[in-house]
Amino acid sequence: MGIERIREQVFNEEVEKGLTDAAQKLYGKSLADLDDAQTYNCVLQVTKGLTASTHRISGDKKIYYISAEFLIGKLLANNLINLGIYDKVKEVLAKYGKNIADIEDAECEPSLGNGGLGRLAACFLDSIATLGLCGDGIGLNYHFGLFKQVFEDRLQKAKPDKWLSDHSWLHKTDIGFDVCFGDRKVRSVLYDIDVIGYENGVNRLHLFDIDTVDESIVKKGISFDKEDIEKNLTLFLYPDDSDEAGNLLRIYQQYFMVSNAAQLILKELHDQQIDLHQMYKHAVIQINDTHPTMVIPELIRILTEEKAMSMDEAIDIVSKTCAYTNHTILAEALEKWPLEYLEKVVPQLIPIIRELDKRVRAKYKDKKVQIIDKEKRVHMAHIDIHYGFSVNGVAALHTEILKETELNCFYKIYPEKFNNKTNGITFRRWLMSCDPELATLITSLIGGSWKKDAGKLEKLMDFVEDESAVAKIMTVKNTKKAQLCDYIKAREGVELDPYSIFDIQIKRMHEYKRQQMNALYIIHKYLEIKVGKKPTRPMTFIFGAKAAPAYVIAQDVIHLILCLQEIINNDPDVKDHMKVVMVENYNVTYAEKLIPACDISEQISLASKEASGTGNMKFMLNGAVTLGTMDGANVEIHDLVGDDNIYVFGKDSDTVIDLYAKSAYVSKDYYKKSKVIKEAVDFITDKKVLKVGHKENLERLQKELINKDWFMTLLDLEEYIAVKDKAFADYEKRGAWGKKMLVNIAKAGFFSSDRTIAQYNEDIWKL
Ligand code: 26Q
Repeated sequence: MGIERIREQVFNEEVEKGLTDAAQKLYGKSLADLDDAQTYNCVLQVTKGLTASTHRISGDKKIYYISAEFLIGKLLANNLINLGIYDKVKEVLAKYGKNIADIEDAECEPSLGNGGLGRLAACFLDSIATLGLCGDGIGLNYHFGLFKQVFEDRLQKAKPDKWLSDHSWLHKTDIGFDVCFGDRKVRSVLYDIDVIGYENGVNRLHLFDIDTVDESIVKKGISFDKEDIEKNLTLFLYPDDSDEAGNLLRIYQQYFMVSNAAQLILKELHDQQIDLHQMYKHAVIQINDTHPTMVIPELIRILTEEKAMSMDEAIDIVSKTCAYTNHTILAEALEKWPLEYLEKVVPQLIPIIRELDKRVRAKYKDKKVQIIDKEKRVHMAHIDIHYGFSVNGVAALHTEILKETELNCFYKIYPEKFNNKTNGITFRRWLMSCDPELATLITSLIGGSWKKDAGKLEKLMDFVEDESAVAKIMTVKNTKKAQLCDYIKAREGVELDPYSIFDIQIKRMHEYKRQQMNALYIIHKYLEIKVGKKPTRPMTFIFGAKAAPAYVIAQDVIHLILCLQEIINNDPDVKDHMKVVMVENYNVTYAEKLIPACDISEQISLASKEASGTGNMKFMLNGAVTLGTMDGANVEIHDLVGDDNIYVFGKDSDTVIDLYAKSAYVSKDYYKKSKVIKEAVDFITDKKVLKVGHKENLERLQKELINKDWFMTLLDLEEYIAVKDKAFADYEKRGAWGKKMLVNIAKAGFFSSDRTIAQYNEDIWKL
């Protein structure tokens, strides 16, 4: 027996013994007699033990990634893969009659994020550890993450999602800090989650909490007393950026996060006996959007008030330590806190913020770059740009728009601070874990080097003319579609046809992402079928999206889609030609099932509005072909795959920016001018729809589209229909379509978050 084989056997025995011991210790039973949830708890315990014996990543300089959101998803499969023991654990479990997939299902998903920004933070932690860089995440331990979405009467209802249980990946530490607010003082407790690099060491995700949080204060839905800070501070993740009442609480949360972060960082520097004047040589802080911006004045406050530093020195050192990432150009999403709110919650920061503002005013006349504006609102991004050393956008186009328009006045002052870091995704979760069939096929074709060097996927291009390789990729897709059909049947009760084309749009519900445009296409197709124009192959339209509870129009779009689902799936003339399903409670776990099964990836935001998108990258990596606008990272996808392997439509960002500048878009003109548009929009309040839906929601949405349509749905609708029809027709040229799939996978290497993180390190962090 070879040494490798012996080692493997020893390891299997070790895992087996660990699991059987845990079964005895936790439940007094043998492993074979445990249910899935109990088995999960045993695997969790054994995995945590193995992680504890994996080396901690260390280094002379450390990156602290502060973020209000870490949308980490379930961790079991990911951790087993990164520890290199997934197959072994699977084997041992099988021996005891367990299917590892069922055990994975038993884990609760921690939904500690809203969407892209939170998921990006999670992918980044994976890549930081995988590259062996010393770096920790810092955030909050929300007791209820993002709300759980349920559909009642074809409307979204929000319910609390209790993900925390006695058995979880959290380790309670004995670290805690005092955090002072204007009206009270609280004591924090730190919980850690190990972040395991792929075949590398371990970093940590630090999540702060307080002991006094009271889950029982949650009343109907997700409502609770917003004033009772001791009881609600880390109770919920904020589901929206449009809820007025929660703004103060959001500031409490943000300050709680950054005060703890600042104290933790200073403690770690102190433990290493580092002179704080040298702080920037040993620590770098990445500020994930403006949510953690108060870390800048907070650090300056501590250095000047408690560490006897001069204001000049403190500002200089903090500015050399902090770097800012911008994730949006939507003006309404840029945080501007009324000074009065900050005075109430964090009066100790006010003198610092005023001082920072004073220095800006002394230097620059342009009112647009001030920190405190004339309405006494504090522009958080302005603090980051003046008092950080780096400002980055998240895709090439986004960074250009920041430089040329949104942040142009800052770019003129600090051109050297601006840089682009196109987003990425971890291939461990978004290929190896969610589509092991495809990962295995790729490895059989080009070897396994792509797992550590994603650029190697390009070697797949050697197979572009190889019909049998292309056929195998298409076979994997069919397998994943069949698996998804089973999953959706079990969860949603909707029967899908795996032979149909799967067209998928999954992302937060927002007008700028234009799910409503997709819905109008579906109406258009429905009307065509009703007059006898049947598609060659059945079409399946899948949506997944949560809407911020206070975002009325987003709720209305969900309602429309659910009404269409009801009408179309039950119409005997239509149901064999098309199906619509909006899955309930779309989350990371659901994404992992949907993405590998997708044929056409919908990335149809109004050009200039989607900073990057990361779902677009996940779909491409799993062999879907993008149907998209020239927005965010779609532009880079197009550059990589070329015209033949993506479907592009719609007005470009220059045109759109110009239309806004001149207020020249009038949706009603488009509505009146085009028969196709008018018919589709009119159908929203057709008696068939009103029969299953609510008049109020449907009329409001229709009026919005005709009279306002701020995100220009009707502008691109006709071209969208034409290009989408073309994509559906091309799908029938099966061999050619298979090649498109292969090219997309082969060119996806650029979107590995390992590449993104290597660039952050090279240009910004310099670890
Ligand atoms: C702000 C103030 C008050 C309450 C909430 C918020 C808030 C919360 C979340 C503002 C923004 C967010 C999330 C933004 C986000 O997810 N942006 C996405 O970031 C991705 C990663 O860079 C990009 O790919 C997406 O294009 C971008 O929309």
